[in-house]
Formats: sequence, C-alpha cells, structure tokens
Amino acid sequence: MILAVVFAAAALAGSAIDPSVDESTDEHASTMEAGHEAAPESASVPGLAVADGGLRLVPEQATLTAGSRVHYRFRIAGETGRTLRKFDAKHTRRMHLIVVRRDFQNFQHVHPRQLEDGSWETRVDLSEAGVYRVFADFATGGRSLTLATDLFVPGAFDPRPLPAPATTADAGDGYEVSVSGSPRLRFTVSRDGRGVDSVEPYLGADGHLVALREHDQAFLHTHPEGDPGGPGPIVFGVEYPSPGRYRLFLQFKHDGKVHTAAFTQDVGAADLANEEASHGGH
Ligand SMILES: [Cu+2]
Repeated sequence: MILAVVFAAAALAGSAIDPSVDESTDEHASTMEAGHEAAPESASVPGLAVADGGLRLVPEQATLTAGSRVHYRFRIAGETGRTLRKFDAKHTRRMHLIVVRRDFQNFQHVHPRQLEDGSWETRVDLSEAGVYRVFADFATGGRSLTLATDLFVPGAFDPRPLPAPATTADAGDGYEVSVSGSPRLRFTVSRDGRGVDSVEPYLGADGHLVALREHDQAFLHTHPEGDPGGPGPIVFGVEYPSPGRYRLFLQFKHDGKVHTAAFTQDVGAADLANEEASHGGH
C-alpha cells in the first residue's frame, strides 16, 4: 500500500546553515564539545520555521476569536513580499494546512482554496482556546516546504498532557487502529472489532501520516511504503531526528469518511532513521 505523506523534507535541508555566521565563538560550548566523539552534523528539521528557501508564511491574523468554523486566511510570500501564486500539486492538492494545538489536541488537516490574489482561505475549528501551530505544506517549482506559524485563540486554556505511548488508538465511529514496529510503522485498522482489509484512497494514497515532535512540534519526514490499494497494514518509515516522544496522526478513509488515529511514540536511539538497523536506504 502506498501512503502519501502530508509533508516532505525540504530539498533545501542544510542549505541555510552557514557555519561562518557564528563569529562569537562560544568557548564554553567548544570546551563541552572537546573530547566527545564526533557530534552528528546539524540538520534542519522541517516545520519549525515561518520562512525558508526565500518563502514566508504570512497569516492574515495571528489571533482569532474562538468558534467552530473560523475563517483562516494566509499567503505565501517571496523575499520581495510578493504573493506566490504558483504551486505544484502534492498528494493531489496544491495546499495542505495542518492545525494543531500546542498540547497536540484538536488536530486538523484541511485543504484551503486559493483566492484571486493568490492568498489561501479555509475554515478551521477553533472551539477551544489556546496556542496553536499552523503548518502550510506545499510544493512549488519542484521543491517541498513546510512553513509554520503561531495562532492564538484567547480564552481559558487548560493544556492536556501528552498521552502515554500506546499501541492502539480509537479513531471514532467504532474504528480502532493498532501500530507496531519502529521506525518502520505498520498500522492495522479494525471496525467494531473486525479487521478492515483495505482502506479507500485518500488524496491519492491509502493514508497520510503527520508526525510531530514533543516540545517543538517539528514535522517529521516519513516514507510511505508498499503498493497502493492493496490489502494488509498501512506502512510508513519515519525519520526520527532525535530520541524523545512524538505524536503521530494517521489519517485514512473508509466508508467515504476520513478518520484520524493519534499515537504517542517513545523513541530511543535505536529507532533513529540513520541507524543501520532501520529499513535501509532512507
Ligand atoms: Cu492535505
């Protein structure tokens, strides 16, 4: 089964890092580094920056009043400030917008419509107050980018703790999803206790996986595996950039409806994608 992924690592990874920039050498840090085995190279992780590769995510408003169908409007601007109009289709859509509260609640994945002036508009459910992250995931000129910004919804915010790691998740409407393996993840869907053989195509694939890191909500690079439309589990390879906890949101379609299952993964050093023990090649 092939699963498209809602995001992809920018082809620009690392290009923005200029080692000569830090002229005020931090002696303390240098001392700390000395004597250690070679530190891994710094790599940029997608989804942490509002601007990258000469493009910038510009929300019309950073603060919105709570409501269940709130208009959210934004544009992608070039370095001169001009609105970018040309986007490539990626997983059948030209713009994917992920909205999630900072405590990983209220996950939403929507597809905004482009207005005449090149900006994008959609409705989001902001019934609950709090601090949200908004990720614009798109491709233009053959490169993929994930830009992110803050969104504030004033009101009483009662942050919930990250749920403990679990191998099954309730996806609503009687659906349950179980996961096994790491960093190669196999998701199995059941409904009312009976296995669901094949899910329906969703955005040109069998499913989408959004993986976010605890504490900074970095967007992870994941790889779909297998053939589309086939029976069996939905499989993804995930490139974890560091040990720690991650929240994963798997979306699949069945009986004409998109369902979301969320999982917490506790990732150890052995699960990192750059380990030899992983599925190799990625
Ligand atoms: Cu999408």
